[in-house]
Amino acid sequence: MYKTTPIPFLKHAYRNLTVLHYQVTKPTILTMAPSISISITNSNSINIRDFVVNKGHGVKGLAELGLKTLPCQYIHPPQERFDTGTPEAHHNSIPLIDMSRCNDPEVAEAICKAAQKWGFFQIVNHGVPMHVLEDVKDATHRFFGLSADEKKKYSKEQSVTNNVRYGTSFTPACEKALEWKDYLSLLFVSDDEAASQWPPICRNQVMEYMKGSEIIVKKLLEMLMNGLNVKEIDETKESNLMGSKRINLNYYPICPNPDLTVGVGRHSDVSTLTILLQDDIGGLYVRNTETMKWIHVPPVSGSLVVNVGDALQIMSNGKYKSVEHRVSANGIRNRISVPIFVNPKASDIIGPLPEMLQSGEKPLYKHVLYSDYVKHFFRKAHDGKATIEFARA
Ligand SMILES: O=C(O)CCC(=O)C(=O)O
Repeated sequence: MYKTTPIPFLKHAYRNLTVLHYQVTKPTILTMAPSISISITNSNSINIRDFVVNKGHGVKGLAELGLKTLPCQYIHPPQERFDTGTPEAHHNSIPLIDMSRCNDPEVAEAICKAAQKWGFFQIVNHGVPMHVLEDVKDATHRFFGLSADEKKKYSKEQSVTNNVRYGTSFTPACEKALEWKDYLSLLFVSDDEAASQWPPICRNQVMEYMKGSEIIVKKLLEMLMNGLNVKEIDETKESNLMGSKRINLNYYPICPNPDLTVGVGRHSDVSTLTILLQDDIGGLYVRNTETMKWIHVPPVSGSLVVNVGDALQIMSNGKYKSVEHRVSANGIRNRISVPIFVNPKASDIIGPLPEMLQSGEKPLYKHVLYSDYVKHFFRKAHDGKATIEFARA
């Protein structure tokens, strides 16, 4: 019934795709032009993975073929899919905090409260100029607009440094179902390395955004430390809180069946703090830890979304919450986001800060080498809040 015939024109024009012509059990149809379509077998998992992961086309390349239905490799189990039909009332979303009065104790209190209750908040008037935010969004679109061959120069196989990595999904080798997202991940090591190794098409804009957010990151961490009665940020603490930075450019292309898959699966970040710039499309959901419901984070023009990561939950001995979040796929528009992960240094040992235990509190977490913690996170598929168990006392 589902006959597959190699199509000479396609073979010629899209040589990489010839691997996708196979016998079909239940078809996914790729429409490449109104009158031309090819069939992909649902059992042909290796070749979809090959096209997207190994050949460097990413999920963007797959989406641009004009898929009518989602390949089975992206179908997530029903309990992981999004029920966007019943979002929580808008007024119940995460706090929106105006940083223009950032020396006002009320602002500091709002931030510490949000970090305890929600683990997430949005900030406006944060001091990062609007043009810097717009430029980094444009730069993200430019990078993902490059050809697969150009982007592949930054893949695990070809990148000249481990600190620059173009990829897709989260950890394809460990995932039963892939995530509908491509990314470029840039670990900041030095200005020199960034200038010579980051992709020229976006590096200046990414650097400006990273540098432009340094003041607000410091301010937020000072406020949060003050809320824990940590009065002095010495060298060790400074390294634990913000010893390294990773910046990701995320691209979520239009998805043929957004309700069957995820953009990013449930996880919490391994950072101290994450500062996220999202565009106007939406799709980020945060777990309300009291009701366990998923709350949408509405895009607010000019805002940055801030969230507590596992490292800060550990250092605060559980006072600040690193909360599960996830991203839906979108059937109508391509979405981008740009998180900056503010992290401890890889060689740092992190654990509850002494100030958290000085009244005899029990440590909830043991001391761990941060690079071990991060390795543990990347060894598995996204699994909600499971990573932090690695540091459980
Ligand atoms: O794209 C987003 O809104 C969130 C991305 C995210 O959770 C991540 O990159 O870890």
